[in-house]
Amino acid sequence: MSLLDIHVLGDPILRETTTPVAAVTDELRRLIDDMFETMYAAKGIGLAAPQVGRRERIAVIDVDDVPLVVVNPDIRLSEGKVKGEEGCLSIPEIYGDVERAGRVVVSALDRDGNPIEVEGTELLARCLQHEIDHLHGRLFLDYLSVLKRRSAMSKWEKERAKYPALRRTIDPRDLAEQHNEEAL
Ligand code: K1U
Ligand code: ZN
Repeated sequence: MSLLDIHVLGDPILRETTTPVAAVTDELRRLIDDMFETMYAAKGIGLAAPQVGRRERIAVIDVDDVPLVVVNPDIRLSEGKVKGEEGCLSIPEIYGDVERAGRVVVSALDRDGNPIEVEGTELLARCLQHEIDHLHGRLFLDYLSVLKRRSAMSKWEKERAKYPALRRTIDPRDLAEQHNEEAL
């Protein structure tokens, strides 16, 4: 498995829509494994393909130690409205409150190409919506008020200087540290 670079805000791929996956091949299963490894090393709870420079409609999620792959996800039902704080691995150090549905039901394919239905509430519902947004070129910043967005963008202009190539390289020692912490 390999750690992938995470593309950060400013890279046009984060604003593109993705292409539905026709078949889950071994090559895509390797991409999924690499996405999980990258998400864990970056200490995230989700990661979508455009964040690692890919245009396939795929996202990985792990909320409460339950790994979940969604290929071609589609929100079938959403209900309730809950405000909560979000961050994004592609916009490090920037956070904002976003109103999202409190419960969603999502249809998708799993890593073997079998149809699945996932019900999410609380953080899982939020994460599913955040990742599915990535697959349509949307970012949590898009939901902020004009003033909050402006403030987030001015903070980001300073942070962005750390990523001149618009790529974030994840330190593999972060993954080793997490494994050591879990072993203690
Ligand atoms: O897609 C991403 O950028 C990953 C993002 C997903 C996400 C975070 C918060 C709410 C909804 C979706 C992250 O994982 S950023 C890391 C983070 O903010 C976080 C980590 C652990 C628990 C809660 C939030
Ligand atoms: Zn994100």
